[in-house]
Amino acid sequence: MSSKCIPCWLGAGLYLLMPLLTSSAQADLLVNGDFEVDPSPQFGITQITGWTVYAGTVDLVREPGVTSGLTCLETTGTPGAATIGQVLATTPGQLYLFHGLISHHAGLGEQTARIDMTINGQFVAQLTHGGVQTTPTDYHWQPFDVQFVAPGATTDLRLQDVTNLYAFGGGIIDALSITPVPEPTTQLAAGAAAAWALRRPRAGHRRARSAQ
Ligand SMILES: [Ca+2]
Repeated sequence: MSSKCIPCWLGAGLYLLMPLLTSSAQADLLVNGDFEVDPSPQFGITQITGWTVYAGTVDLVREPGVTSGLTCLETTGTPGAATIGQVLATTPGQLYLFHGLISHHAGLGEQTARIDMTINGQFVAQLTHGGVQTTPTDYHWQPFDVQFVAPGATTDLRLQDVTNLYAFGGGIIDALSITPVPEPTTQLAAGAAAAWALRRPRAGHRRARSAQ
């Protein structure tokens, strides 16, 4: 291969890697993380597509303040603080990003709603929202990001509303997703492939010289 083909190799290498990197970045493990699948509104329910309600009840709420789709989920339903979750197929040792939006029920005033996140029974993080009065038209959504390492081939994610301030309202969540975080080794592999493509013609020249 002549040196004129170096850009071709580089372009081809990156082209082949891009689908892998892109699919990895976009693979959402959660089912119905945006809570748009079921009819809404529904109050005091214990069944949601994709999710298990282990305790309490939840409300599927459709109000003008919802910014991701049409429906969000109140994790303290009508009534009762809920624990919900999904069992995910994961790669052991893989780093994942749990992303979403959080708000709280207007009945709490400016008090803080709290939702505990656990993985396989182990506490990982507490999601909170407070310090502001929410309304049906302005939920004052706050994004959150929590990273965790998958402990095994299955990951039992649970979210438990522990606000305990108002029987009919606590945390509100929406636009949830869990995606693999590209590891530095993956990014290094892309760089190494590009470097390898650039160096390959010279390696061929070395072999040619050694054969002489
Ligand atoms: Ca939604």
